[in-house]
Amino acid sequence: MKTRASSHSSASSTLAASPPEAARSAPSSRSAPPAGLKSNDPCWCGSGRKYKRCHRATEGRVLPGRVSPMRDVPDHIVPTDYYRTGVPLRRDEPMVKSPDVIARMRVASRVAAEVLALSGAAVAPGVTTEELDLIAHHAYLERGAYPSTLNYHGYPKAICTSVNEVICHGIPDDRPLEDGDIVNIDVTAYLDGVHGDCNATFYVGNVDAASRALVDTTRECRDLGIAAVRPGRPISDIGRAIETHAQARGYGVVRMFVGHGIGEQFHIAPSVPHYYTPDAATIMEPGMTFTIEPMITMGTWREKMWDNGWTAVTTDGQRTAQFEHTLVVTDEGADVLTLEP
Ligand code: EYL
Ligand code: CO
Ligand code: CO
Repeated sequence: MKTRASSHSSASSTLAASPPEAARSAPSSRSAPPAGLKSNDPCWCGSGRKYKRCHRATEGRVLPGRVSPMRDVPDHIVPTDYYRTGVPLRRDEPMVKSPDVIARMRVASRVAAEVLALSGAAVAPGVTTEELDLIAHHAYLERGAYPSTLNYHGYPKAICTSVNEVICHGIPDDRPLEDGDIVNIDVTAYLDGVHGDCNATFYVGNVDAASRALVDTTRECRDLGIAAVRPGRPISDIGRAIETHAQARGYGVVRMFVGHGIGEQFHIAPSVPHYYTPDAATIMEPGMTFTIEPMITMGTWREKMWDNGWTAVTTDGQRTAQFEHTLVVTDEGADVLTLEP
């Protein structure tokens, strides 16, 4: 895998032929940026490259670590249809589920919530995200569940772990969590033929007040989205409620990733945007099951992908948080399925 650090050092040697006068004089003795350095200023390191093309790419950023090989699951666990191939088979599935499917989803969703709580309890400075994955992997198996993300389109782990500016789909690796980080853990359990999907953002040691406010608001956004669920109303009500609250606090709402229908398959209709769009015109009906999983940002809502092809980060490097539940629409509103007993 090509890292940012390697691409940037090779590029800087090709550009060294004509650095700006100020930067060529001598390599800097600094090891940290001066306050107020702008994106287009020469980098503080003396490379002669623009700061944004040089050290800003890594300073204070989460870097991809080493990912261990995919784990397998024992024979007594019933896997998904994509366990061997990585390719989910597309089957017709109604948005409104039978009582039998909903009953089974209650169990899978409760298992997901338990695995999430167990993994979250292990979050601490010095713990690697790979260690969180190992804890989760065994917690699924102990409950008879298959980790839905495992080999889903080739995804290699049992959970997603998304730190600081990572929006979602962070892959557990050997990076130790640092005091002051925030980390989202996303858990999906497949049990008795159905999925349950939830996530939460956890504090690593002492977290600054601005990040705690982001995390609190993101949970509120998720819960306001759930409160907007009502049969007879369009799905767009959910995004409107979420976006209104986020914008009132000055935060951004990620647009690239949305909530989704869920049941016998991991991702199906309907799509549930976390911002207002009239395109989300599906009318909610009792028995529909879907997730609400807003990703809220301290700055821009724009994302870019890491070279690993899975992991999305904010383009400005500012922090982002997420909370997710799976729910069923009822006659009155929503019944949240991903709760612990
Ligand atoms: C795997 C597949 C690209 C997840 C969710 C894991 C990641 C990147 C292709 C949605 C889509 C979780 O609903 C989800 N989380 O709540 N892909 C997902 N992957 C993956
Ligand atoms: Co999820
Ligand atoms: Co989801």
